[in-house]
Amino acid sequence: MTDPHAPTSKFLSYILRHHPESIGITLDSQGWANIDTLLAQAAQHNRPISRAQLLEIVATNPKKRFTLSADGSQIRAAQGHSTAQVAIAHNPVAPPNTLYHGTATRFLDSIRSQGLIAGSRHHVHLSADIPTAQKVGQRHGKPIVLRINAAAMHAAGHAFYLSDNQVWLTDHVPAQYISEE
Ligand code: HQG
Repeated sequence: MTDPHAPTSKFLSYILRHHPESIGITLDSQGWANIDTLLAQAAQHNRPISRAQLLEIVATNPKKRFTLSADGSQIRAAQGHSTAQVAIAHNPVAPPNTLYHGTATRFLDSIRSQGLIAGSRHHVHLSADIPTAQKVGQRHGKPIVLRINAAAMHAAGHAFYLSDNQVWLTDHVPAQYISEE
């Protein structure tokens, strides 16, 4: 079923991950935007969003893409940022032994030579299970799921982080830790 909030949710991702300046707001280094300011500036830029709709999106977004601050005055995207305003200080966490990365077959040659790189995002995104990775890969074309030896990477000193919405993040996955599922 289509999510009726999808267009507004996409707009919020655009603002809170990539281009806060497009409606004249700034994010702090942890990605937080003041909700009053965000709603006022969105309205000024002909994208009115009610507070009720924003709160409903936070609560019902299928991937829990947005997080509210403890006092409810601020909102941030859980992951996926590209804006240089944000560098979320995630706590490093020990990963499960195996993580997965869904991608498209057309990227394989490049991934085999360079490993997984973050590209425009701040991190490489990894999934805890194969079905999730499959869905991520489908967004790009003919999907393939790669198996990541996270235990060996962690033992070699690579840091892993878990976003607010349980996406595993790391800076780079060298090719030697990747196998085809
Ligand atoms: C690929 C969605 C060539 C990588 C999802 C991917 C996720 C390479 C693409 C989140 C490469 C980047 C992130 C290399 C990596 N050569 N291609 N060396 N290294 N790639 O969308 O991981 O809906 O930036 O395999 O559910 O697909 O945004 O990353 O195919 O959690 O909330 O480069 O985005 O969540 O694509 O997805 P993306 P992703 P949201």
